[in-house]
Amino acid sequence: MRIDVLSIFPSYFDGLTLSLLGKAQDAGILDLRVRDLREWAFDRHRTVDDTPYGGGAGMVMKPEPWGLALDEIAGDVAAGEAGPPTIIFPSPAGEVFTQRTARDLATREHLIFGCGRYEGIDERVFEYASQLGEVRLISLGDYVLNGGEVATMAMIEAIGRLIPGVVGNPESLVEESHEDGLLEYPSYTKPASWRERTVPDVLLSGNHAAIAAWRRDQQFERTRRRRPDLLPSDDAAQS
Ligand code: 6GU
Repeated sequence: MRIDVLSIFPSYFDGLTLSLLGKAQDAGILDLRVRDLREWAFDRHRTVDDTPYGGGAGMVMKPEPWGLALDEIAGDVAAGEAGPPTIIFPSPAGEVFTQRTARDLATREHLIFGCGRYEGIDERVFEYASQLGEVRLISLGDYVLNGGEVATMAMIEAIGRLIPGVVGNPESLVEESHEDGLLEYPSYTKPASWRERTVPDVLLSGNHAAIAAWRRDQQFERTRRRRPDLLPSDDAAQS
């Protein structure tokens, strides 16, 4: 998979060279390219923002650098054999990112993340980008970050680990929170007794059927207590 990131703070993404995603890049499974949007700003100050038409607080990102950057990156690809990219703009005004979104995006050949500041990007950029690929505005949840960078990192990590070969043991992907719509069961390791707290007996029993049943039960119990909205019977989840 190829992932391009456009940001005015490219060094945010240095952390993505660590750990599993770093290894995936070394192995050629993931081709991650982070570019500074200012590369496509050509005035003396490399300006990427300006005051909003109609007035109001904050600044809006100018369309020109975005247009040139997207032309170059999508053009790059037009030269190869990959299909049109999926262009993601992290935004608190977007659809909410879930494990389902991650699974969907992990099947794409080419993702482009456009990191804006939260006051926003000139609306015409989204319209223009939709001529180059599928545009998705995606939010991490109902709170506000200063810009799209941290949200993009979270999404790249969630998507990247679903690319075949990135996580060493694919079985570990199946048992995680949200993969089956439930929270994951509690885990324990040695010692069996620690500071007067013991590991549940069933886990030491060697009875695999009983262990599986206990874990399933714990998943439901935790989900009911912490995240009832995830359960199909919850009315709030249907709205
Ligand atoms: Cl994707 N961007 C920003 N700026 N704030 C957010 C967000 C995204 N998701 C939640 N808050």
